[in-house]
Amino acid sequence: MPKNLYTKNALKEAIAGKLQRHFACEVADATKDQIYEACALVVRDALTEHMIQTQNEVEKYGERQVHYLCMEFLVGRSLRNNAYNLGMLDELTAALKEMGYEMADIFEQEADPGLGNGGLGRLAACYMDGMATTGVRGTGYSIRYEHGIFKQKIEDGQQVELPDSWLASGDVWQIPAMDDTREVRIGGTIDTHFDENGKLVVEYHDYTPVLAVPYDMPISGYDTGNIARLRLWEAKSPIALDMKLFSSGEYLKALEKHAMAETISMVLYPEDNHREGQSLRLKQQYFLVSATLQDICAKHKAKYGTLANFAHKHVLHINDTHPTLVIPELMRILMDDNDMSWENAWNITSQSVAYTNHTVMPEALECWPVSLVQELMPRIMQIIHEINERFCRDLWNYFPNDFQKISRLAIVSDGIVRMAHLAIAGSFSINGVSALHSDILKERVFKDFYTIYPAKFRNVTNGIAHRRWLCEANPKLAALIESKIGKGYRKHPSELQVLANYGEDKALLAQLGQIKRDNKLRLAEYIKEHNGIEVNMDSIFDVQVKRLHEYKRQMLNILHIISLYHKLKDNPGMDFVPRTFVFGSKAAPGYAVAKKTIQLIHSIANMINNDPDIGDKLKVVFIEDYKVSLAEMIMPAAEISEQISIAGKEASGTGNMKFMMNGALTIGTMDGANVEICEAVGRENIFIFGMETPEAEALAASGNYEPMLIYQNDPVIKRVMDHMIHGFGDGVDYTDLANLLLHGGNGGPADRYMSLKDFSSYAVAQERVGEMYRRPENWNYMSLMNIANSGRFAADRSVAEYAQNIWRVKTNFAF
Ligand code: OAK
Repeated sequence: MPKNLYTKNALKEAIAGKLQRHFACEVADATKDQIYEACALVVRDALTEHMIQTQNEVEKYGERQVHYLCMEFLVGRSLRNNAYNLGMLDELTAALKEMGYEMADIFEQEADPGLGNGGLGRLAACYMDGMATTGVRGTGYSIRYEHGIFKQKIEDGQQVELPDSWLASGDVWQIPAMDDTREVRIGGTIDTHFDENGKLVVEYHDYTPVLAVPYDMPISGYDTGNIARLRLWEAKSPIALDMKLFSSGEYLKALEKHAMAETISMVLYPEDNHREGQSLRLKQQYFLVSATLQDICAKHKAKYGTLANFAHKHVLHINDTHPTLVIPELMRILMDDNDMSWENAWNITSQSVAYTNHTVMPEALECWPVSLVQELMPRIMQIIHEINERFCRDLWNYFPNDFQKISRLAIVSDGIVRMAHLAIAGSFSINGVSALHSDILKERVFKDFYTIYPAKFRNVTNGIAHRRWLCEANPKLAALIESKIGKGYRKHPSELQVLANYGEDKALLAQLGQIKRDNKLRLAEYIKEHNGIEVNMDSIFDVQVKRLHEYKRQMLNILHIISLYHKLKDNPGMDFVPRTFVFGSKAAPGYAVAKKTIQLIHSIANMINNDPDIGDKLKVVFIEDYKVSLAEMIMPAAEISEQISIAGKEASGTGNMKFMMNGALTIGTMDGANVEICEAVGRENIFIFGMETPEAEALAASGNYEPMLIYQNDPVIKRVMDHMIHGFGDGVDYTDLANLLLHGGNGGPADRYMSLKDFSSYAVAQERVGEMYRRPENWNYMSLMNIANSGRFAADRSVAEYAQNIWRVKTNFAF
C-alpha cells in the first residue's frame, strides 16, 4: 500500500472511493454501517498486500513454517486492531472526525466474531497477533462456523441461548481462496489390499465427500509487514449437483449426504473445559485436520516434489487434543498417497507435531468410542490401531509385565480412543500453559508418560496480546505510560518494568487513579443503560468475568456477597467501603448447575440492589452476553480481579493477565498463572488466599472433607447457607445448589470444589482489600506495580518461547 494512504486526507479519499464503488453513495448519504465497511475495505487493502508479500517471501526462501490448529479462534473485532498495528489509527480517527463520525461509534458497527468459547480460543487469537509481530511465519487453521458461540439473553434471571449470525458484517476480513478447496471423506468403507508390486492399495467406497473451502483472514502484526494468516474452512457439499444420483432414484440418499456435509461447519460446540461426545464434533475435528494437512502437503510437494523433508519445513501445533487426528491423517497421507514406509512416515509425523494441553479437568480429557471413529473414518481407525499396537510394544519394554499400567497408558483400550495418549505418543513436545500446570502434568496427569519421555515435556506460560488489551482497550492508560517510558514497550513489553521507578511520583499515581475513574464511568454508563442500575462511582469495582464453571468458583464470590449483605443488614451504619460486584459469564447450555448459578446471581442482585438499607454500599451487576468486545471495556474499569478457582484446576487463566495489565489488583488463589503473577508483583501487591494445590488435592483425595462440619461450626457460613435454602424472596428455590454444597449430588461429593473450605480465608482477604482501598495513594501504587510487572505476560514473549524451545524458528523478539 502506498505510504500516502496513511495520511488523513488520503484515508478520507480512499473511504469515499470505497463508498462510491461498493455502495454507490456519497459520504453524506452513507449509513454508519457503510462507513464501517468502507474503512474496513481500505484497511484490508493494506493487509492483503502485506499478506501476499509475506507469502511470497515464505515461498521464495522456503522458511520453516508454523501451522497452528485449533477448533476455536476468538479473534474479536478487527478494524481497530488492524488500524493500530498498521500505524493508521490516529489518522483514521481524524479522517472520520472530519467526515462527522466518532471512531468508537464506527467500531461498534463491526460484529464480534464468536468463534470460540473462552480461554483456549482467545489464546489462539492472541498468539496469531504475537506470531505476526515477532516475525514467525505462522498460519492458524480453524472452522468457519456459521454460528459461533450463542448470544446470551437473560430472561427472568435465566440464561436463554440465541443463535449468533456473525457472518453478515464479519465478512469483510475474510478472503475466499477457492483454488485451495480440498475434499474430505467422511464415513463409508475401505478395502485394503496389496497390488502385484506389493504396494498397499486403499480403496474408498460409499463415503460422503465434503468440500473444504478456505477463507483467509490476514492478521496484522504491530509495525511490521509480516502477516499471520488465519485460514477458516467452510464445509460445502458437492453432492447436490450430482445429477447421476438424482436420476438413478437415489435422491434421498444424495440429499442426506448433502445435508450432512454442510452441517459440519454450521455451529461451534459451546462446551468449555468439557468434552462433547457428539459424532458431529468428531466430524468437525477430522474435517479441520484433513483439509489442513492436504493443503500443507500439496503445497509442500509442489515446491519440493517430496514429503521426505516435511518435518524440517513444518511444525503442526495442536491446541489441546481436538486436532489430534493430524497424527493418523499425516500417516495416511504419507503412506497411502506417497508410498512411504510406516517407519519413515512415523518419524516425520512424530517430529512434526507439538501438543499443548489446556486443562486437567477429567471431564475435558477427550475419549472417542472406537466404533464411532471406525464408522466416520475407517482408514484413520486402522492407523490408530497400528499406532497403538506399536506403542504398547514400546510400553512393554518400559514396564515389563505390568499389564495394568500398559492398559492404563494405551491409546486404545476398552473400545475407547484416548486422544491425549495419541497426542503424547505421536508428538515431539507436550507443554502446559503455566509453571504450576506444567508441573501438575508431569507429576500427576501424565506422570507415567513423563517417566518414559522426560525430554518431551515443557512449559510455556500463557500470554496476551498486550497491544489489544492495553494500548487499544485502554488508550488513556497507554498515553500515560508512553508519556513516562516512551513507546518501546509496544514491541518490547518487558520495558513496562521501567514504570516501577515511578512509585514515588505522586502526580503519576493520581493520574492513574483518574484514568481508572474515567474507565469506571464508561462502564457505569453501560450498566445504567443495559441493566438500569446506578452504581456508586466511589465503590470498588470488583469483577469476575469468565466462563461459568464450578471449578472457577463463582459460587465462592456469591457466598461472600451474601455474607456482606448480612453484615450490612445487621449494622447499616457501619464503616463499610462500598463495592460493586460485576459478573459476566456464559454457561454451556447443557450445564444445569452453571445455569442455575447465573440465576442465583440475579436473585441476590435483585434482593441487594433493591434494599433501601443497603443503598449504594453494595450492588451486584450481571453483564449479559459477555464477549471480547465487552471484555475490552470491562477490564480497564476493574479495580479487583477475581481469580478464585480451587488451586490445581485452572490451567493458567489469561483474564488474570488482562486485568493486571490494566491496573486491577488480583484477589486469587495460588492457581494457574496467578502463582507467577504473585511472583512478578510480590505478595504485597496481590491478595492471595486459600488452600494451595497440595493441600487441596490431599484433602480431596482423603475423602475426609466434610462441608457440613464447617456449616455447623461457622455461624457466618451457616447463615449464608440457611438463606440460600430459604430463598431470596423471589420464589426461586435454591435448595438444589445448597444441597450440592452441603451434601453432594450428581454422583459427586459435597462441595466438590471446596468453596466452604476456602470461604473464611477469602473473606479475610476481601477485608484487606477494603482496608487498602481507603488509602488511594497506596492503592494506586499497587496498581502501578501490577502494570509495571505485567510485561512478562505478553503474548509476544510466549510466542518467542514457543519459537525458541518448541518450533525452532527465529523471531525478532528480544527476551
Ligand atoms: C477448552 C476446551 C477444552 C479444553 C480446554 C479448554 C480451555 O479453554 N482451557 C483454558 O485454556 C486457557 C488457555 O490456555 C487457560 O488459560 C485456562 O486456564 C483453561 O481453562
